Parts: sequence; structure tokens; C-alpha cells
Amino acid sequence: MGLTLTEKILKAHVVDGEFKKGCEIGIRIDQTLTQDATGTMAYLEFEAMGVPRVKTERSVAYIDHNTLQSGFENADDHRFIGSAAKKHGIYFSRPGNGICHQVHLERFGAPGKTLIGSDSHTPTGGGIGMIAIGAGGLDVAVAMGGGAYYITYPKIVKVELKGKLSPWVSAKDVILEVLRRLSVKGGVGKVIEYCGEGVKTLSVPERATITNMGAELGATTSIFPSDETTREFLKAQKREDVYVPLSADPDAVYDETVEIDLCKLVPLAACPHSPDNVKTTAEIGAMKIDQVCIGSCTNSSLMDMMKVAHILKGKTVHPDVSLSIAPGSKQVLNMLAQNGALSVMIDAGARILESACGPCIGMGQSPNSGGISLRTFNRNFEGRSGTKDGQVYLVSPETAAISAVTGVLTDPRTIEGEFTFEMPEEFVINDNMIVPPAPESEMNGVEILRGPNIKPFPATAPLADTIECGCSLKVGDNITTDHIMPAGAKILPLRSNIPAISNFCFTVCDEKFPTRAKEMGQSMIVGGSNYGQGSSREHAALAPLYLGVKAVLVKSFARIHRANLINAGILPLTFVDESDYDNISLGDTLCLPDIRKAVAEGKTELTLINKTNGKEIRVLCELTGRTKDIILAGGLLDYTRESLK
Ligand code: MIC
Ligand code: SF4
Repeated sequence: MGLTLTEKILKAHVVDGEFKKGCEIGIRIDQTLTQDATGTMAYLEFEAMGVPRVKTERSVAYIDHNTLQSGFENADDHRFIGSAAKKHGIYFSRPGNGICHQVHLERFGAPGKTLIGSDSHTPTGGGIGMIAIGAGGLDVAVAMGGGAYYITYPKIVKVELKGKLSPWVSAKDVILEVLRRLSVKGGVGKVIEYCGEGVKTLSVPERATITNMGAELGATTSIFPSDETTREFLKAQKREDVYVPLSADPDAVYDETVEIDLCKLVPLAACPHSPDNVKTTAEIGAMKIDQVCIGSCTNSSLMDMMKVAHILKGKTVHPDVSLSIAPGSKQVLNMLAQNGALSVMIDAGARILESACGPCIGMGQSPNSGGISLRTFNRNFEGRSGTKDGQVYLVSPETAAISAVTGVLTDPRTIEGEFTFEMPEEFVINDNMIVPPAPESEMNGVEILRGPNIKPFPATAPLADTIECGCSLKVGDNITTDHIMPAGAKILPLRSNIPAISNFCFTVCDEKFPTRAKEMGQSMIVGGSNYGQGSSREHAALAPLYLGVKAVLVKSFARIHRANLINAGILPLTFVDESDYDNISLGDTLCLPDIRKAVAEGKTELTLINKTNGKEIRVLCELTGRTKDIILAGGLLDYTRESLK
């Protein structure tokens, strides 16, 4: 029986567990990446493990999220990460060099390799044929220390691409179509593997747009084959040496198949407030818009920017619209400057932003009250833009650019003529914003520079014999990590300070939650399905840990968040019977008797007693050997420390 591409790469990297569907496997990690909003914690955790130098083939620390620097906090974090990188053997991509995923694809990604990153859009690397997975900072720290990364052997979905995209229909429309069909929960426990004739009609940046936004499916990752197009891209980046051809065997067996005829796709938009709330631009109609933002790790490649410049050439941004453009990397920005496209954008009236995440994570450019914002980004969760009632639509760069000119949502197929982008034979390469680490012989002389905002990892404790506490919060379905631990210009600077950032935990849903949780001392959170979807931020687990949350009981979890809860020593529980959700109310006293014994014995079905109404609720506690030991120890840090003894 033949193998899928995913299986081939996983098989070459498996170091622990049974290589069988549904089993937990440990894989060797070749590369890691961090960004600054999750990086400070990841490096503090790495330090706490006591490993002097990273053991990966390549580890890179990027600064791209917190570049606003409205106070000392961001700049202090940058210095800390830069110095930790230098000491411990990590390459450091300075602020201004670009968004981690875009830069990694350009300068470091390599087909056939494994990459984990403390950012949920790490699967961007799948566009170049790598198994690239988003993870919590602690998992990345362990991988840097040479430890395996654990995933459940995934189901593999074949997305068979046929035909070729019509003019002005974009790679973004491909992934929006996949989201429309599969939903934000449709990828949980799965890897999405693209194949078929249509693959070769897509360039590497287009493939990366598709794998990037596979994160919104909840998928473990997404991957494209590595072929001639990949080789040419790598050659143009002067990295042809890392090229290897890779594809699935012709007789590979998949768990599911989805077919997409590229010729039939039309421009799409994800409507507020979910990436799977997809409609055609025709269905939405000529809606008046207030803002257009072009950029983010989904759509900020040179190709995307050249399309935008072509559409804006000789035009003026509509007087009622604010257009901002953030090219994805220094390389992209530099090439736009050299070929004149930047001048076209400036001429048209675009507001050019730094090569960074910027508005995507609410760092500036929040829309006006109730404002309609078209964005080429990947997430449109409520409030994420920084304006609570902002209405964000996710669209392709083509749709965004033409709409910025017309002032209303516009189908780009109304543009006359066609645009073909010739991939450059050579990109402009200047890695002077990537600082290499100090040689090992000099590492002892490197001083780690810490600012006053950097506070240690919160205290943990081994799992208690019995948990009895109040229900401090009850929430519904599809809670995102942006609900649990909001980002944005005010809160992001506190990422290195868990006590301070905890005061904002869940405040989007319930302003009183942090105070209530602190007053209760210990508590439990109850939620609906797909709890914790979205980002990889472990702060969405560390803040609840700091606030005394001992267990989270929900209908179902998103993958990375569940792992982050376990890493923080918080028990992840699910309802056996979802209707029991109604048997718990805010403030009820909940008890898990003899929980330590039950977990240690590997019991999966447990009884939770609601002492307030006397109901007995059956809950699942599905922990494997390793995750069980992590929970018993009080989290991954304690577990790792113990196993290093
Ligand atoms: C996001 O897009 O939500 C982020 C900000 O990049 C997060 C990481 C973070 O919260 O720091 C992600 O996607 O993992
Ligand atoms: Fe940055 Fe946005 Fe990409 Fe997250 S999704 S890495 S915030 S650009």
C-alpha cells in the first residue's frame, strides 16, 4: 500500500509511539520558529529546562507581532529574545525584517523537513512541502531542547485540485472554498494534503496562502507536494540545495477526499465573524466599505503585492476608504521599492505599513465604530480588529484592491484585461536583518537582557487528590483564544507578564471573570464545542492557570489549545453526553472526587458531581501515557524537569 506525502515525512521523523492511525506519535523536529508575542515565554521556558544550546537543525526567533512599541515593554522583549537567541544558538530576525511565516518560507523552509512554531499559522511552510505545525511555546521549547513533538497520528484528507483558476480568482478563494465546505471544525485531527493536476498551476506563495489558512479549519497542518515549481522558487531564493522532490505514492490511501475544480471558483469573502462564514462577492453585493487592509502572513508575498499595484496603477483610493498595505517581508518591500510598485501604491493613496503583523492582531488600524473592513487576513473574530463592533470580511488581495478604489465590495473580475505575474528568477536577497547566534565557544559571554515587564512562569502544582471548586465561567460554542486571552495594542505588551495579562482573561465575554476567579481561588470553566479555536497562544492557558483554573469541561476542544491546557497542568474534560452542559450553571460547586487516583490509573470516564443541584455528570478525561504523566506532574515544565533529572 502506498503512502501519502504526510505519512512519508512523518515516518521519516517518528521517534516514539506506534505509527498507526489514532495513536499518539512523537516526531523529531528539524526546525523551530517563534514570534515575539509567544517567544518571550518560550525562551523563559527553554531557560527553565536548563539546556544550553538548541539541538535542532535550525531555530529562528522572529519579531513581528509587537512592533508598535508604545511603551518600554515591547522593546525590552525584543532585547530579551535577541540576547537569548544569541546565547542559545538561535537565528534572530529583527523587527522590520518581516512576518515570521513569510520570511521563513523565503529564507529557511525546506521540503521534507519538520517545523514547529509557536504560532498557529506555521503550516504556511506546507506550501513548500514541509510538515509545519503550530504549537504552544512550551512544546517549541522542548523541541529546541531536542525533545520530540507529540501529535495524534492524523487522518489525511486529499484535496484534489483540478483545472486552473480563472483570471482574478485567487488562491485565497481556494482556501475560502475549503473553509466553506469543511467549516472551522472540519480539520480537527486531520492533515489536508493537496494533490492533482491543479497543483502545478499554483506558485509557492499561492500554495502558502492555502496552507496558511488551513489553520482556520482547525487542521493539524496542510501540505503541498514539492515539485519543479518548488525547485524554481528555492533557486530564486538561492537555496536550491535544500530542494527534494516529494509527492504521495499514486496508490496512497486517504481517509477523505474533497474535489475542487479551480475553473469553477469565483471570488469569495468570509463574512463577520468567522472564517467559515463564506459567501460569494456577488451574494454579498456592492456593500459600502470604510477600510481595506492588505497584508498578513496569508497574503503579503511579492506576487500578492504586484497584483495590488497593478490594480491601483493610475487610480486613487476612494475618498471614503482608508487603505493600508503591509508587505510581508523586507525582501518583498525592497523589491517593490526597486521595481517601482511601491511608488504606484503610494501614488494611489495607500498607507504603507511596516512589514509586520500590524492590523491583523489589532496593533493599529482599528476600523471606525461599526466600520466595514475588507482584509486579506485569515481571521475575522469579533473584536480582533480592536473595534468591538467592527465588521471584518476576509477577501483576496484582488478583491481588496479593486474595492479600495470603488469604495464598495467589488468582484475583481470586472477589471479589464488580465495580470500575469512572472516569478522573479532571483529574489533580492539581503539577510542583514537576520542575526546569527554566537558561536558555542562564546556563548558564556553573552548576557541575557531582561526588562522589568518580564515575569517568571506562573506557579504550578501536581494534580490534587480531589478537585472541588466553583464554576467561574460558562461560555458557548466556538470560543476563540481571542476571547480567552485577547490581543491588540493594549494587551499584547503584557505577554511576558502573566499576572498583569491575566486581568484581561475572558474580559471580552465577561468583564468580571478575572476578579471572580481570583476570589474563588480555584475554579472550573465550562464551554461548548470547538473551545479554544484560533491561535497557539499559550497565554490562553497560562492566564487561567494563574487565576486558579483547575479544569476546563467542554463539548469539544481545538487541538493546540487542548495541548496548551495539558502543558499548563489544567485538566481538559469533555462531556460524555453533551446535554449535560445544561446541568451546570455559573457559580455551581463542582467536584471531581479522587481525581488523581483516577488519572493515574488511566480511567477515561469519570463522574463529576454538581454539588449545587446534586446531578452526576459523566465526563471524559482522555489522556495518553505521556499526557497523563504531564497532568500528574502539574504541567510540561515540571514533567520535563523531572525527566531531565
Ligand atoms: C494570531 O494570528 O492569532 C497570532 C497572534 O499570530 C497567534 C499567536 C499569538 O497569539 O501570539 C497565533 O496565530 O498563534
Ligand atoms: Fe501575524 Fe496575523 Fe499571521 Fe497571526 S495571523 S502571524 S497576527 S499576520
